[in-house]
Amino acid sequence: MTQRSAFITGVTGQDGGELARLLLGKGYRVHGLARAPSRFEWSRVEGVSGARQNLFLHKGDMRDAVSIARALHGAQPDEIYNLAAQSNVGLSFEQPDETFDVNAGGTQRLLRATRLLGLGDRTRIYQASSSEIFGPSDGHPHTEETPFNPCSPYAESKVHAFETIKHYRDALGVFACNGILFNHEGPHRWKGFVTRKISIAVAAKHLDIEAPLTLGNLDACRDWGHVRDYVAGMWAMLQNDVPEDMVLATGEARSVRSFVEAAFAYVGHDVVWDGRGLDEQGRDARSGEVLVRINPKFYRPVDPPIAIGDASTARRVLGWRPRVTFQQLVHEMVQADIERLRILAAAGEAPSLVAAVAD
Ligand code: NDP
Ligand code: GDR
Repeated sequence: MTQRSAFITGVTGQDGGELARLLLGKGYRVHGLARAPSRFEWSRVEGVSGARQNLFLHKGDMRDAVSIARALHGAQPDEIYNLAAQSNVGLSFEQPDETFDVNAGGTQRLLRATRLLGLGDRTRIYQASSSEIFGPSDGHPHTEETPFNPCSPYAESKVHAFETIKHYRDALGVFACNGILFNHEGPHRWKGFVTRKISIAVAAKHLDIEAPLTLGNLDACRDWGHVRDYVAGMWAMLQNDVPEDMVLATGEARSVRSFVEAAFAYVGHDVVWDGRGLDEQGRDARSGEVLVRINPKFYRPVDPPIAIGDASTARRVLGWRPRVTFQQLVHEMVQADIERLRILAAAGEAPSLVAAVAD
């Protein structure tokens, strides 16, 4: 049997590394597009047999059509996973043009290149869409039928990319689908996302490293799953008989506040809350020490109060369901940061990781 081949944009990101690991484990040849291939962490695919021989990194940028086409031409993939994005919702309010150019423009460039290279007939395409396209829509949980109501430049860019995929599927007959994924996290989550900020700060507290935790909207509720389950769902969507847009979610939403409580509980601290609004603080129930403060800079101009998804289509059609529980996710993330910080602290480098969460 010939070896299957996949092309992943955004291979240096959280999902890209996890997906590369999954596909290499299935025997694929994997081609990754990266702005800086040297930034790929090979530890993400450690222990997978043949990873070094079967993973190829191509330098390219989603804002540059030629670099995408060159990499695609070299890869000749059976499957494309378009994961590259300016994925930070908060930052998209400050950098809307770059966000649109990478997320919406980049998707168009990728699809045009696929067609120009004559890959449209044989290559299946997965697009990383997002629950953010629903915005603060009424009616929960969100399904594939929920109307879009984007409320950030990031969400707008993802709606545009969603429509591009639909156009290539419906008008041009390409096997292309949108995975509408709700938040998924893990130990390789970028440090600016709220779950990782929390896991780093909690790990630091556990190791007596100075790391104040300052957050924004504690009451935002998100449907948090584990990245491992979600990349399995991406792959399953491209093995389906027909291209179909699908929601992947756990069906349970929890607040940022609950994430903080679960993370501190893992290292033996009960958090109690006092004060209101910007003056609210989370304290250690026993010692009274302040563990969490609020900083208005982490609030967004608009923030959907809750995101919760219904993945029954994926369950029915693909047999997909999330396996990792919320508690397991929180514990895995905190434990991973404890182990990382121990190593960094021994080398005198812990402050660099801890400082990163304050940005
Ligand atoms: P990350 O932010 O961890 O990764 C984003 C990737 O995109 C990085 O590899 C980054 O490369 C790359 N990238 C950014 N700009 C460019 C560019 N101009 N050219 C080429 N590559 C670029 O995101 P995730 O892995 O968490 O998410 C993957 C995708 O899924 C994204 O599209 C995101 O919007 C979407 N998504 C994620 C969800 C989640 O909860 N994780 C939920 C729903 C959707 P570099 O290393 O150079 O910065
Ligand atoms: P999100 O993830 O915007 O959902 O986007 P993020 O972790 O940034 O925010 C989740 C919620 O937490 C609130 N929040 C904070 N967020 C950050 N980053 N920092 C804080 O200090 C803080 N305090 C409270 C936010 O306001 C928000 O309500 C992620 C990304 O992966 C997107 O690319 C993806 O599309 C969506 O998930 C689904």
